[in-house]
Amino acid sequence: MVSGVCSRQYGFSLLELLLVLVVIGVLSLLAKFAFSGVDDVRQQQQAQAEEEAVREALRYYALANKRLPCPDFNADGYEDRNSSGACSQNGEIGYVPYYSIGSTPSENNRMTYGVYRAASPNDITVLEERTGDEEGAPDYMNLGDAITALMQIPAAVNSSHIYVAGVNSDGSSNCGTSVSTHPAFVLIVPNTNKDNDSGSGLLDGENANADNCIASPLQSLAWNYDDVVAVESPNALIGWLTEHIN
Ligand SMILES: [Ca+2]
Ligand SMILES: [Ca+2]
Ligand SMILES: [Ca+2]
Ligand SMILES: [Ca+2]
Repeated sequence: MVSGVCSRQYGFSLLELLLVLVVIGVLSLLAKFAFSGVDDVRQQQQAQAEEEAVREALRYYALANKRLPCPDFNADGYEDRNSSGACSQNGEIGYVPYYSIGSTPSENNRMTYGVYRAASPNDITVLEERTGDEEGAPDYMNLGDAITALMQIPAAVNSSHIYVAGVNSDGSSNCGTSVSTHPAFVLIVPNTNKDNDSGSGLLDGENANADNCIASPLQSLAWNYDDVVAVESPNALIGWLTEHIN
């Protein structure tokens, strides 16, 4: 009788032990996921802060130089221009030219910079007279000429220039022309290679392929996507420059 009670109690404690082990296992798994979620959010917030600093540096660069910098195509931190003052390559996407804009590269997480470059004479990366002023006139190659170039960026998307995707209801990016738009410039912090593909590096999703469509800044963080996109619209840049003239 007594030994029967004992063995029953012994059986219960084994079951309890198993239950406790299962609970500990579940809790530690939950803690692991919660912790990685917090890390992801912190990483996203840090990327956004870095992008805001670079966005501001690019605005002041445009204010001082009456043009936007060319992309840094060779990852040395400087914009790549030839001796005639044009970008050394035809592309619109490269790295942020950190040193050219008075900033410092984030070596392990180098930011992508895309700039909308219309054909001459409206290429915003070139300092050019666009409003018919004679050399020596007050408005010759001034900020008004930069703003004139920005105003030429069309609302309708042309896939031969960089454009920013819209976002689907499920949080994915949509490169369809009805929901996408041309930016003056875009910034992308790649963070990690979330989709674990080979070849395209740390950039994920729409940012990893070679076309001109950039992922929406509203695209959801997911198991296969952790890039952080910041978009400067032509109107936002025109507004900022207009406010800061003089
Ligand atoms: Ca360079
Ligand atoms: Ca002018
Ligand atoms: Ca990434
Ligand atoms: Ca793309």
